Order: sequence, then C-alpha cells, then structure tokens
Amino acid sequence: MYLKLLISIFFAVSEFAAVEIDTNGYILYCPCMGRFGNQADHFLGSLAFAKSLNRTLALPPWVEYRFGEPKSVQVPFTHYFELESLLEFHRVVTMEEFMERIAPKVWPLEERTAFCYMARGQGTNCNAKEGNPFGPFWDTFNVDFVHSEFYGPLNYDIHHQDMARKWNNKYPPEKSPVLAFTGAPASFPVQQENRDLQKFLVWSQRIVNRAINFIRNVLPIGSFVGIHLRNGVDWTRACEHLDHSPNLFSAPQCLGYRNEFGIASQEMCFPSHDAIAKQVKLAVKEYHAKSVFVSSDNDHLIPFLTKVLKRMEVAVHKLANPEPHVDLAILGRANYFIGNCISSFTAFAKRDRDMNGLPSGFWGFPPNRTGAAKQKHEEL
Ligand SMILES: Nc1nc2c(ncn2[C@@H]2O[C@H](COP(=O)(O)OP(=O)(O)O)[C@@H](O)[C@H]2O)c(=O)[nH]1
Ligand SMILES: *[C@@H]1O[C@H](CO)[C@@H](O)[C@H](O)[C@H]1NC(C)=O
Ligand SMILES: *[C@@H]1O[C@H](CO)[C@@H](O)[C@H](O)[C@H]1NC(C)=O
Ligand SMILES: [Mg+2]
Repeated sequence: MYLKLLISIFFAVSEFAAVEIDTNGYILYCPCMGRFGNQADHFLGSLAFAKSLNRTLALPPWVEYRFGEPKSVQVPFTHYFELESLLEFHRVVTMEEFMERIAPKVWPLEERTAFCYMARGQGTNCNAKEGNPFGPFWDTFNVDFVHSEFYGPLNYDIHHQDMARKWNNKYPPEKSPVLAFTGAPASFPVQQENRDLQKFLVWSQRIVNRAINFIRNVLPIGSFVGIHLRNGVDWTRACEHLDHSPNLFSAPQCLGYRNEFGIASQEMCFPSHDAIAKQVKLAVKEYHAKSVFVSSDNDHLIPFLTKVLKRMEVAVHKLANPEPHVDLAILGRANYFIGNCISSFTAFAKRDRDMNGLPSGFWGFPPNRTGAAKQKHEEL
C-alpha cells in the first residue's frame, strides 16, 4: 500500500519535472482545408513558419472525412509520421501532449485567443469553431476561444519582407505565448522554399511495414512503375476550373511557380485511357518493369491496364483495401512514378521521391513528350 503510494507520487513528480516550457512560445493550428495532400502542403509551410518565429510547433492531428459521418475525424499526427525525424529540424510537440501537459501552464481558459487574418463567416470575430472541421477539430481537445485577434496585414511568407521579425514584434512570446490559428499559417500549394522540408516527414513504422509487405508479397520480384490515377467525380469538377486557372492546385510542381514550363491542360488533369496506356508502356520499357502499381481515389483501371500490358508480361496491382498513406508509401518506393501534376496527393509522392533522388513524371507533361516519343519510336 505504502509502496503503491510512493510509486504514484514518484511518477507524478517525474511527470511534472519532465514538462519543459518553451519560453519562446507555441504555434497551434487547425489543418482545416482539404484532405491529406492539401494538409501536407500546409504542414510544410507551418513548420517553416514555426521555425522562423522560433516557436515550438504543436503537431496537429490529420483531419479526415469518413463517408456518411457529419463530423471530421482527428487522427494523431504520429499515427502516420515519426516525431523524432521532425525534431532534427525544429522543436515540435504533439497536439495531444501540448493540451495535456503544456496548455495548463501557458494557455489559461480565459486567455484562449483565436488568430485569423480577418473576421470569418457571419459576425465580427474569427469564429474559429464554426462549421466542419473547425468545430470538431478544437472540440477534440475541449478548446473554446474567448477572444479573436486579426493579425492582418501580416502574412505567412517568412522568406520575404522580414516577416518573422514583424510577427515577433507584434506578438512577443511573453505577451502571446500561444498563437492558435484558425487555419494553417501557410500557403497552398507549398512555397518553393519549403518543399525540401519534406525530408523530415518520415512514415511511421506501421505504414512502412505495410508498404514493404505489399511490395515483397504481392508484386513480382523486379522493378515496378507506380502510377497515381486521380479520377473521382470531385476531380472531374476540379478539372473544369482549369480554363480560368492555368496553375490550379499543385500544378506548379511541373509547370513552375510562374508557369515557366507552360499552362495546365485537360490531358494533364484528366488524361484519356489511351494517353495513360501510352505513357505506362513507355515507362515499363524504359525501367524494365515487371509490374505496375496503381494508386487511385476511384477507378484503378486494372482490367484495362492488364489488357494493355499483357503482351509485355507485366502484372498490374493495387492494394486490396487501398489506404491513402500506404498507397503513397508504395509510390515513394517505385522505380519510376507517373502522377497527376494538378493533384496535391501526387505532390506528396513527388516530393518524397525527389528527396531520395528517384525519378518521376506526370500525365500529359511535357505536352509533346508522349507524341514525340511515339513518333521517334515509329521512325526507328
Ligand atoms: N487511397 C487513395 N486515396 C486517394 C488517392 N488519390 C486521392 N485519394 C483520396 O482523395 C483525397 C484527395 O485530396 P487531396 O489529398 O487533398 O489531394 P488532391 O485533391 O488530389 O489535390 C486524398 O487525400 C485521398 O483521401 C489514391 O491514389 N489512393
Ligand atoms: C530559440 O528558442 C530556443 C528555445 O526557446 C532558445 O534556446 C534559442 O536561444 C532561441 N533562438 C533565438 C535565435 O532566439
Ligand atoms: C506541342 O504541343 C502543343 C500543344 O498541343 C502544340 O501547339 C505544339 O505545336 C507542339 N509542338 C511540337 C514540336 O510538336
Ligand atoms: Mg483536394
């Protein structure tokens, strides 16, 4: 009995002692825009922002949407990524850890201010919890805001205009130990300068194991080509906007941030089956691939591609139960990858591969490559 009491006191004390408060303050945010690809882009920018302001970043859970559920589901950051590798770049703490052990010391209930550029929705404040996923996100941690702070005209581009110093002058950590943002303090798509932070995003062991098991047990021995087919109904609608926005979503990843390499086309956004078949065949030849791994949000085109590649004796596979993060981890390990330039889901795989020096291409880009290559092939 005595021993039990002593032990519990010991643990209470050691837990207390282990909490280290960052006097330079914290950054919290809701990844309230888009799904995984968008949130990952935003994460890289937020990490750069936190580093630049020299504040600890609270790693927010990933916001997911389950079919038929009215509220978003919050999945702990470390479910998908290692915390340790991020620490090599900057001070981070999980949102769960922050709320449990640090918030009680630095973020009293009556001082919880939501930061936004300007008033949001109906009304005159940040309305940080209005709508989905805004409400469910903060409710996950029982956070309610009692004030709003409009930080405009400050912005998140810490690579220009001495922005970090401006933030710290306006909101010194002694006065504002916690900056809690209604959305990510980052731009979409990810700024060129922040792309390389991808190298600190390392898949958790659970995801890596599932990817490796699939590659070992399902794919035949030998090299493989990974492809991303973004073709759900939401994507049909997204591609319709292409005419008025030639650098839509993640298009800068192939077209350049100032359209140096052209403007987006329908063949890049929603390639025809024919175009897909041609590009896959060329890649299979070039990389002597024994199989093709297909990742998709909707139609994997397995029967079609199987038929197209039959004569080349190349097998076409997908995950039995596709999970986005496992799909991405497998795409990250393919000998060659073809993705959708407009998609931020593709962008994750592309950056990941760039970090490891692996080659990637895009559907319909550059515009004449397929046609030109085919022509060359026919001339030979
Ligand atoms: N499993 C799986 N899911 C996908 C794939 N492509 C898209 N999705 C799903 O659709 C979402 C697309 O949203 P987002 O990640 O923001 O990328 P974007 O809309 O293509 O820019 C992803 O987060 C996934 O949930 C895929 O290849 N495999
Ligand atoms: C950044 O913050 C850390 C931890 O609070 C502190 O030790 C360090 O001196 C700060 N760096 C600068 C340049 O202020
Ligand atoms: C490349 O494609 C574009 C658009 O489809 C076309 O205008 C151009 O003439 C093509 N160039 C070559 C060399 O085929
Ligand atoms: Mg999206």
